[in-house]
Amino acid sequence: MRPTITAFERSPDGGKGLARDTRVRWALEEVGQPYDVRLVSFAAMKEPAHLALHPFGQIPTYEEGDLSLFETGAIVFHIAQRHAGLLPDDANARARAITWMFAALSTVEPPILDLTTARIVEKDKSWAAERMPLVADRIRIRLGQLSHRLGDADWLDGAFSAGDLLMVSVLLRLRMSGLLDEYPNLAAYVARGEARPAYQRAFQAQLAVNNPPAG
Ligand SMILES: N[C@@H](CCC(=O)N[C@@H](CS)C(=O)NCC(=O)O)C(=O)O
Repeated sequence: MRPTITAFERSPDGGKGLARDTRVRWALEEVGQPYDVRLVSFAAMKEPAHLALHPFGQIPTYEEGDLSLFETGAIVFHIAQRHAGLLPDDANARARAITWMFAALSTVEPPILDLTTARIVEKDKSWAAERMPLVADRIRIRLGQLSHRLGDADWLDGAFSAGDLLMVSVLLRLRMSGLLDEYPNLAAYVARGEARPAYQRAFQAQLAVNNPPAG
């Protein structure tokens, strides 16, 4: 059954891949599953119809028949379970790939999101400049550990998996900060993820929503 996802009608980044529907689009593209997109405004996300799908009034959501999901981790996991290509067949390798999915979202993403909060939400606070190095250093701790584990491998645990899909998605938020470039193997890892044809299709689809052809 063809799923429908939700995405920003107008993404704050202008469709440069930071909105989280990109992860879901990427997963669907990796497994070759066509999908529909319903665009929602910020106002509509807080209306009862959308809140029934997403209790926190956010995007993306995922609808497939009578199933509706929210949270990118759950959505990507669902896609990976239903289709071949994002999780290994071997039970232990599969469990490890799932572990990387959780690591991306619960260990690596939170300090990275703090940077956005510090830069945008807290920028006018009297203590903002003092806090920024602390935020950056907490990110560096995680990047250093991840960089050490990745070493010179292409992907985190053997073949590309949903764990890499989410880890790359989380790390690419750092591009503008320059922090990623302090860890050349992680910068190359993210570039490898972004070079995948499925990522490119997902990125272009999101970009097209936010940059419709003139006329
Ligand atoms: N943990 C959630 C986070 C979802 C999230 O933060 N979505 C953002 C877009 S990337 C959003 O809808 N922001 C608007 C808002 O929170 O009002 C997930 O991974 O799906």
